Amino acid sequence: MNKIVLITGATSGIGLGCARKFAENGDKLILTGRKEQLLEEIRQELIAKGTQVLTLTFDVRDREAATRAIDSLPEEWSEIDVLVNNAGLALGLEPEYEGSFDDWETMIDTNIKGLLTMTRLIVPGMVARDRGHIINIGSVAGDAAYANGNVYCATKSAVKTLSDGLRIDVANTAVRVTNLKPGLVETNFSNTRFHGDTERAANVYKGIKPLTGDDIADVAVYAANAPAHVQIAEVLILATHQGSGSVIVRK
Ligand code: NDP
Ligand code: 8X3
Repeated sequence: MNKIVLITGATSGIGLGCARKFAENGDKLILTGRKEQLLEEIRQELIAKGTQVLTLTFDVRDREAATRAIDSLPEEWSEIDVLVNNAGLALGLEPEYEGSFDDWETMIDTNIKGLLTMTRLIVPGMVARDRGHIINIGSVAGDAAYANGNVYCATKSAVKTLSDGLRIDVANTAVRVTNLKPGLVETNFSNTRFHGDTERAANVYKGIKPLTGDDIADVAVYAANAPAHVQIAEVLILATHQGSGSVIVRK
């Protein structure tokens, strides 16, 4: 059955990979992000391939804008089957006692509160329909802290805990919850983390073949299409030469 899939942060990296892979799977897409023009270009790319796409432009940190956007959905788009809570970021890589207050606030507001806002807005409909799937993009960083990762790691730990909590809270329904925990994925992530220092960002992926957004999207599509009685609760996805959040073997 064609599903309606809403993806946050669909303009880049893992979110864009999910948009393309769910489109290939024959699903209808609600793509959300902050960059209206980019969303429109992606919409055009996908409708040219026969996918039905609707875009919504808002910042997940802005609860009122998110509410307005979801409330504005036409009737035929309102029954969301899959929510991919992907929008997120890391800012900075320094000791906890030297971190930036502003960076901390942005990460917490986006990775935790933004994810919660989308969950709060969309999951009640899933529960009422007794159908749906929430796919949260957590991280290996949520399993254990790594050097200088402190607040980012904590936000992804929160994503794990919130995924676990939600899974318990909807266990009396057919709604499923998946926490995907990628390791090193080459996207715009490190450019953002290092505030546009592209050389430092490129070094993160030197000497190792990293994952791509498509690799993570493949797992998301698999989880969303598992038989109804199968709940893929959590998946850790690492590059082959990555042993853990902090062990990366470069050749
Ligand atoms: P990208 O920077 O390539 O993509 C992030 C996406 O999130 C962009 O579309 C970005 O939009 C969007 N976004 C960021 N902040 C907001 C916001 N406030 N409101 C709406 N959209 C927002 O990075 P990734 O694809 O790598 O990151 C996607 C997710 O994957 C994140 O949650 C990240 O923590 C997680 N992750 C990434 C890993 C990696 O190694 N890359 C590994 C593990 C997890 P905009 O361009 O407007 O900023
Ligand atoms: C993103 C991957 O290892 O840089 O969550 O934290 S990592």
